[in-house]
Amino acid sequence: MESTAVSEVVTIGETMVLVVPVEDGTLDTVEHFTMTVAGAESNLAIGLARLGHTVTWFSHVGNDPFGRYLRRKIDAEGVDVSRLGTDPEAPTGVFFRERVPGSPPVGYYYRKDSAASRLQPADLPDDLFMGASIFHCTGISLILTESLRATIEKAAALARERGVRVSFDPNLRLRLTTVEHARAALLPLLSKVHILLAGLTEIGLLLQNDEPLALLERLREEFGVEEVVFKDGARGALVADAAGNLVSVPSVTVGPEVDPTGAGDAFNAGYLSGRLRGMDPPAAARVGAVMGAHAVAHVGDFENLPTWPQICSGM
Ligand code: KDG
Repeated sequence: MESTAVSEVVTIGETMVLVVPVEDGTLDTVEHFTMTVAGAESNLAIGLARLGHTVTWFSHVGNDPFGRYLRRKIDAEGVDVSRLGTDPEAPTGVFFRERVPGSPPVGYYYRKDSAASRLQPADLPDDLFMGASIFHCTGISLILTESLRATIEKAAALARERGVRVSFDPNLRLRLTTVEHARAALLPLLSKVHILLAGLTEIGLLLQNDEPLALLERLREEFGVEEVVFKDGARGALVADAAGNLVSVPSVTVGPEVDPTGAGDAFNAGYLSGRLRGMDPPAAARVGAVMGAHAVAHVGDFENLPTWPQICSGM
């Protein structure tokens, strides 16, 4: 039976089974592994669910144990997976990540021809955006395959038609693409985006400018982006206020940094939660900064993200 669940936020993108070694070291030397979940969009969905929002994650998984595992784990996090489809002819993507002390984590993708990468515009459920306030997507989907890119473009167009705000994180993955390909694939979507949540370095690379005010002006004038946040890691974030100035929001520390992966997705969840609660962009970015701080203080992308009451007691 078709679900009629209504969510405040809808997100679409590939989620993979993440296999991580139990011990530190390169993948050719470690022997024991554990399994979890990785995907920028489902990380955001889980972060928002922890903060008390209703959120739907749409994608395809394979008809395999990994697909069943992802459906069960993400459902158990309180994310609506009722629209998640199964592609009987393609596998679920798999991702290995190695941890070597003193080096940034390195990922190895096994996602070519995966179920999610074969998504097509016709796979979008008709009622996907019913009742939603925000549609969030990332540049990862735009660079994986032509059909997934077309699916996201159609989803963004449908969302706009239905009055749903489109939120976008370029999430430039240079292990998956080149800057030139990313520019060609990502920049056309910007004119459909209301809320841009971008790493300062990556948007600088994409738009070939490293001056934040010049980037803001171009994003507003050429692409019509209404809300702009530049994330800059430990240096915090720059957030455009109503007057068109960039306000600096410092990063937050909740413990020593052990794993930076997922910090951007956690920030995005906090920012969108703040905006859904009626906060102005700088205040929402402060929620984002707290979420990002929790992500980097723990191993894993989302496992230790806080709930809304925990955020309020620490802010
Ligand atoms: O944002 C964290 C992601 O990088 C990770 O979970 C995997 O979505 C992912 C990707 O495609 O790199």
